[in-house]
Amino acid sequence: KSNVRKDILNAFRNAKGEYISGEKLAKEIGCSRTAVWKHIEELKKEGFQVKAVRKKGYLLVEHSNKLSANEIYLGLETEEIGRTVHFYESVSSTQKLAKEFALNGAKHGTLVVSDEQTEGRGRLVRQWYSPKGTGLWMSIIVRPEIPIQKTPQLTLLTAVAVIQAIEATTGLHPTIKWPNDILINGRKVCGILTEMQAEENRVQSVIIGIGVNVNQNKADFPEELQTIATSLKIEADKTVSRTKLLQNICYQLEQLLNEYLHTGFKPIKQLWESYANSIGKQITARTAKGSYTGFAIGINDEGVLLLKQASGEVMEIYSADIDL
Ligand code: BT5
Repeated sequence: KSNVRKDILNAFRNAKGEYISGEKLAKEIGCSRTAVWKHIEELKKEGFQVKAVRKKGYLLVEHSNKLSANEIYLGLETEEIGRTVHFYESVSSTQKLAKEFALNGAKHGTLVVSDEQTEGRGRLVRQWYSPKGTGLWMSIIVRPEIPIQKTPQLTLLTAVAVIQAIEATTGLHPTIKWPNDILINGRKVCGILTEMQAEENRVQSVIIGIGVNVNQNKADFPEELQTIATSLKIEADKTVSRTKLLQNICYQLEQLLNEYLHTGFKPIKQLWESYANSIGKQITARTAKGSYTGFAIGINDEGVLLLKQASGEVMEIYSADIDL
């Protein structure tokens, strides 16, 4: 049943803002005109604005860029990731909620998403600014069968998935700043936070937190972020659909996760390195122990940055801020 609605939505998308006749819709989808009408009534109940005009047919009015569980679900092309959605208007942190869901047995792929976070978190004790209505604040519960020490690979995998989703949705080409920042024109558009729940040496779940600045204007950012943060709207110079972006992130994540579980980390690592802005360059890594300058040759399988110093010695950088 929901597949018919999905087909109708796709037909609207292909029509690119033009009217489609009921007859054409019925033919494309393979059902009666009455059935088309009924499904459109259902779509309206779900918040889609469909105009019906005699002799012209139906028109899907561009909706208000509002997030909702149904909109997410209806255009989703995945089998697992995002198939169960918990949507909220406002929460403290989707990460916190997702952890609770995971502990209570939520299944692989469960998505927690909120229009606003009042206590969004970054790594350590940093805050993640998550205003209402303009960003994508989401956490995905995954349950891959991998040993604990491999979970950092999922952070790198997620960064690749988000970049590919941003490319597919907006045509923009972001880069990765090691370890987990996604940048456009040198400014942070997305942050990723992965946290693991384990028992003995088994991964119970990994909570992948993703925060993307989507439709903020420059002036919407607090002062301390204005020079370091950006949004997709600022960079693409147009409003971007959060729903579409979210669906693309779920899709890319599922594809990459399947590839990873079948063939291992190597192809993901190659992709990651191709997007990374520091690999193959002279960089300075500021760590807790001091600053080290050298040539960033790549990452290892644990996601550790490999820095070749002038002496020829290769250093492993586990945690640092990078200056290019
Ligand atoms: C991160 O931390 O980049 C991970 C952010 C993860 C956020 C998601 S949203 C959904 C889920 N629920 C949560 O509660 N969290 C996850 P880190 O690398 O530590 O970067 C944090 C730093 O980024 C801050 O100290 C600020 O300097 C900067 N920052 C904060 N909010 C930002 C924003 N909206 N855009 C760009 N930069 C921001």
